[in-house]
Amino acid sequence: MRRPPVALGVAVVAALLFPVAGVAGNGGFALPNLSSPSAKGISDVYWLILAFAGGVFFFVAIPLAVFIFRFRSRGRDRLVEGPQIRGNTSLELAWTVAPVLILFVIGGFVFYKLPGITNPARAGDRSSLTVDVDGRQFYWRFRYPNGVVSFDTLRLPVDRTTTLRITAPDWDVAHSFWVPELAGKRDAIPGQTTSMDIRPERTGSFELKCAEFCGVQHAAMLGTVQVVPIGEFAQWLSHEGQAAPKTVGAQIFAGVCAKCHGPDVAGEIGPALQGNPILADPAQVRTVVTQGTGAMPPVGRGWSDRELRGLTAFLGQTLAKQGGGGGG
Ligand code: HEC
Ligand SMILES: [Cu+2]
Repeated sequence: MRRPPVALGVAVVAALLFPVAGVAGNGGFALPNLSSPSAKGISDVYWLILAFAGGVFFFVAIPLAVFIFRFRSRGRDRLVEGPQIRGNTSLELAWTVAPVLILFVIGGFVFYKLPGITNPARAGDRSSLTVDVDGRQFYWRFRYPNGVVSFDTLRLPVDRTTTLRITAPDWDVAHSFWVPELAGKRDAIPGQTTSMDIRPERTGSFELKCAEFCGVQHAAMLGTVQVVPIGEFAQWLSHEGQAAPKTVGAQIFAGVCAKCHGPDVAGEIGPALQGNPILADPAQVRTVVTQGTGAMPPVGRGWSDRELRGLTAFLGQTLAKQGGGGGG
């Protein structure tokens, strides 16, 4: 009556080939577009571990499939017992020693690679820049040495080492700073500061995400790292220092308020703000934003006067007006 082999065999072979096809076609298995020494080091470690994991998988899965087929019952009575085997010294030694060796190789390789991952600076290359990174519900706030602040977009010079000092305020929750193409993850822990060096090797735009589930709008906590030539970076930094308050406010609104107040999510998380009389009164906006209200967290606590002035200027000129203006 039993005829499992053909269908079962095809299924087993397909299952075994699936990961191979995935790796070959980069079906989400390989790390994206590596653009820094740290990311390359992480990728090397990843491939080594994947190779061992793949080897172990096949080492278990192939004999399993073969045994299921070879030692199937073939219509024998269910109560017939197979041969009773007890102990096999060399086999037992092998399955103890082999995993120890594998772990030893992986551990050794990780420690060999670690310095290049955590300290990507080249010899003689000082850290040229320090940026303070603040993880908040639900935005990233970047502060540059000259006082420039940006929201959700971090600008970095190419081929320089930048030190990121990553933290979250102690009234906020934990977030995790992650730019897969440039570096590993680093937690933004409330009340603590951790630091990470990044050294991008090519210009371009790289995805930044929060890798720690941090609340209702966690999925909107996305950003970009824009890597630009050093000259362009310096120019941007000094230009941004002179930006008009309204421009700063527009960026704050898009990066912070819009995540809860819409337009696309208006009503779901926070009320639509268009025409709300509070927006016309800078003092009230400051209170709401720095202290929170009801279900709204104090998203702007700790912001500088320049940021708060920018926000109120922007709101006063756009959303405060009933009907018109809008967005900006
Ligand atoms: C994390 C989500 C979230 C963010 C971010 C957020 N808000 Fe709110 N906001 C809310 C919620 C929720 C309410 C309703 C509070 C309640 O009454 O429980 C609210 C209420 C308000 C109100 C009061 C409305 C009223 O009529 O009482 C104002 C004004 C406001 N937000 C402005 C802002 C501004 C400006 C920003 C950006 C700096 C912002 N909010 C960012 C969630 C948010
Ligand atoms: Cu987050």
